Amino acid sequence: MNLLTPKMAAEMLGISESTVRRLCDSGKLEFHKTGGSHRRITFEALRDYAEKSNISIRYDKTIAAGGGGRVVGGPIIVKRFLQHAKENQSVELFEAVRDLYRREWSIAKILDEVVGPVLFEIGRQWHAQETTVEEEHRVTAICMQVVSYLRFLLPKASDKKNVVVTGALENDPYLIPTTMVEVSFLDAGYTVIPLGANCPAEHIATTIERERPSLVAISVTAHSKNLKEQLQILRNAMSESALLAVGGFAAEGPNLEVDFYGTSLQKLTEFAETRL
Ligand code: B12
Repeated sequence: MNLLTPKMAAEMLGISESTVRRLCDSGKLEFHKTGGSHRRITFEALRDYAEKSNISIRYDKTIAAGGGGRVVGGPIIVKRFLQHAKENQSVELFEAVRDLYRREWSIAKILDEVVGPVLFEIGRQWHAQETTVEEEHRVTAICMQVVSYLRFLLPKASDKKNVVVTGALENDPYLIPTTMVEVSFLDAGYTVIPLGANCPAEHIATTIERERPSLVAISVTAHSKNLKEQLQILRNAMSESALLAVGGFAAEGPNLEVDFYGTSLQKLTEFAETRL
């Protein structure tokens, strides 16, 4: 359960912190007391109060709201982000991710913990017929905009010499995951050569031979029948010391002979940090 501090609740309701405390003490806003006797409010209680009082919750404030530097994490952020995206409120989302970034969330963390789960959830809803294809497309388009927006928050110059090549193989149309990998590596200071989605292994191999990357990161979101063979084409083009990383929704990890396999962008950039 995500508990909000009075400060967070105040930001979400657009009222002062002392008013929130008063509402708690008068029984109008349900709250819990922590071991240290601090007031904590559940999101559900806050929503009930907002509904009764006809106040709209300012979700954008909460996505980034920190109580003593803490950020409300997990399902609440994802739920709100998804709601904003469904309501076509991309500007609020840009502001929210910018605030998280300013609070020193790495881009990998924002993508792993917010944007990735939002895409996962909208995919689930679509599959379970809880949402329309139109809404799924809209949320996906907005997520792509958010990822592009994060790209432009980054400083221009990179401080590391290592080159990373990113991409998704032929017949894998998914552009967002590979762009997420690209932006995470840029944020970590690498020079990135992005090849985007649906890129035949032979073309990735040509880029590898020309650019001599230290790491090649392949995203696999659509199932591929001959993934191993395609990865071998890349391996053959890579220098002995270069690392091959594979990840994404449909990558069958344990059977792949790669240097790194996973679904976490944070772990991927940490791996690069320790090995390069
Ligand atoms: C958007 C979307 C589409 C769009 C893509 C548009 C585009 N240009 O990108 C379009 C419309 C093309 C599409 C089509 C289809 N889709 Co679709 N789609 C999605 C959706 C909603 C989001 C995909 C996405 O971008 N995910 C983004 C990232 C977050 O996913 P990810 O791969 O896990 O990546 C994360 C990590 O793994 C990591 N990561 C990524 N790369 C790497 C690399 C390395 C090295 C590492 C370490 C980590 C890492 O970073 C990300 C951060 O969290 C997903 C839902 C979902 N669960 O993802 C369905 C989903 C993938 N689609 C699905 C389906 C069924 C289809 C279709 C078959 C539908 C149809 N009947 O036509 C087609 C097939 C397309 C094809 N040729 O394969 C299913 C797949 C089911 C399965 N078991 O394979 C999903 C899961 C939806 C669902 N729940 O059923 N889709």
